[in-house]
Amino acid sequence: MQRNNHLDAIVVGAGIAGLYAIYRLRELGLSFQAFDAAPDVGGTWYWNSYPGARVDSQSYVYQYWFSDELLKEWDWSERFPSQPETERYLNFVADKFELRQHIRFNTRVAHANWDEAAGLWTVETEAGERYTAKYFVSCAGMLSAPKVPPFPGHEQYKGVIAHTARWPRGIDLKGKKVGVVGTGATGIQVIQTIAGEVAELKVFQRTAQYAVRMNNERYDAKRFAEWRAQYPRLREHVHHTFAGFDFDFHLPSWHSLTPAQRREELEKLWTDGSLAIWVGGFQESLIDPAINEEVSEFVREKIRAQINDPKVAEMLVPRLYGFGTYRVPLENGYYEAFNRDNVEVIDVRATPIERFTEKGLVVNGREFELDVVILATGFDAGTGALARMDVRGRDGRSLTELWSKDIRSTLGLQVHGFPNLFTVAGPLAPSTAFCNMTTCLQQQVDWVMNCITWLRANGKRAIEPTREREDEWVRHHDEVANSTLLMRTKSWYTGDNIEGKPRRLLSYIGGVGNYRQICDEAQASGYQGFKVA
Ligand code: NA7
Repeated sequence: MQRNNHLDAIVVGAGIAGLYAIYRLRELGLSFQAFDAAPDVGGTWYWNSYPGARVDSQSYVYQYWFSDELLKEWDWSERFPSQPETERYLNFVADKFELRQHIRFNTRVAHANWDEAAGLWTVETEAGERYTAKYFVSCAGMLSAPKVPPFPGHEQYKGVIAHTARWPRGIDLKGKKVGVVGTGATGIQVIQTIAGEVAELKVFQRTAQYAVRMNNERYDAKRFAEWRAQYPRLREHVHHTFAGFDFDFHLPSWHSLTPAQRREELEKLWTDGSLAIWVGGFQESLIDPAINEEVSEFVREKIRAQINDPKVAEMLVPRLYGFGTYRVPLENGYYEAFNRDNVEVIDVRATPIERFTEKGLVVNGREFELDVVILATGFDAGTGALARMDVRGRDGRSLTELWSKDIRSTLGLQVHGFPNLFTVAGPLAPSTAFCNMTTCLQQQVDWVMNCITWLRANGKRAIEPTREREDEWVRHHDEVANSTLLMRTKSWYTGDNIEGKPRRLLSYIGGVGNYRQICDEAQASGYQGFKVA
């Protein structure tokens, strides 16, 4: 087949956002090409196939809404689906809508340059193939650039090193001595899943987490039909809640309740076993330190109750930050795993991991012999995927350089100086961390497609935010961020997990509903604050 290298649009990524962007671009009748570094569709759900990987959003809101037929045909089997089921779903979507033909797999985009005179992006793959396109739509993901800690000596280690975000499919951990570095949402899922099958499990923990017991439920066709009956409501409702879920902050003010009433509400949220206790409970808990401490203590109590050995409990109970100021993981047997004889937690905060040896890892002079070291060490979030590409805008300015000094964007969708670059799941939007991802990704892709449609209808070639509009968005974003307790905690939310990364809350925390309204207003105003040429 003859390849067309002169296109209307280029899409990077074939995950949730990328697949939807492809669907929409085809619907608009544009010429385009999508690329993905992976051999297949799925994005996050392709790469993160580690044991126990699972969605922390309810299945009935973690899906596409664009096709009634799709909604009729796909039944979720659980309230919180596993990675294999989620990956199957994305494959089902790709097949049903014949999206694969538009994607070049195993292809990484290495460079993208804006040519101001031609009004085109020149995009080059790692293999050196060149394309030009009017619009560069990045759907490269907010958690897709893995962070690998620089432990020296890894080249002499004789065992297997596996990062959860590049999981080697088919690896067998049964009966092995396994080490897990990292106890974020990912490490927790791995640890609780493999504890019963490995010979020994060493958990290298730097920061203890407030993991909430997941209340999962299996759905049969009859039970799922009850959810399907709610689709018309859900499809509308998720766009107006704080975090893109079915639930929202709904409780009366903390101070208007008695301690017993507060406790009762917290118990209800705990029993619900979802992220509602975080982004659907007491909003004040993210703002008021005293309230946050009470909620934190409630969760600590729940954690302590699950661990037999008080010394181990003290290591696993979080104290360094407040509940909800870092991504709240859901767990299913995580704390109980530490009641097993084959599981040990090692504190690597006071005494960090020193190095790899031929046999394993060394901490505080002690060598841990390990057949497999699992790195659940997270991501260069929000900016990493794009910053690792060489994206150059007007006058050759580098996005990598810009974001290495100051992480900026306008609505998380565009960046001043980079015309016709659309950054779906880019920094400073709720989709970076504060959203049920499918809600925000679909909303952002729709915004981009509406923008492209508008440009074409109005005979315009290029759009980019003005410097002033961007300053205004960054200021507003920071104001909201600084009014919360999130800025007090060091985590990937603020870029603190990556050395030298400028500090800023990566995700807009003004609420998904508000954000959507701001985005809609920008379009309704004919893109005021944007330079259109
Ligand atoms: P996270 O939440 O960034 O967790 C990474 C974990 O790895 C965390 O416990 C880190 O400890 C730990 N880590 C990172 N570097 C080191 C070193 N050098 N030594 C010891 N421990 C280290 O990533 P996840 O993949 O768990 O979750 C990311 C998101 O994916 C999650 O929030 C969901 O939205 C899905 P630290 O906390 O920095 O002390």
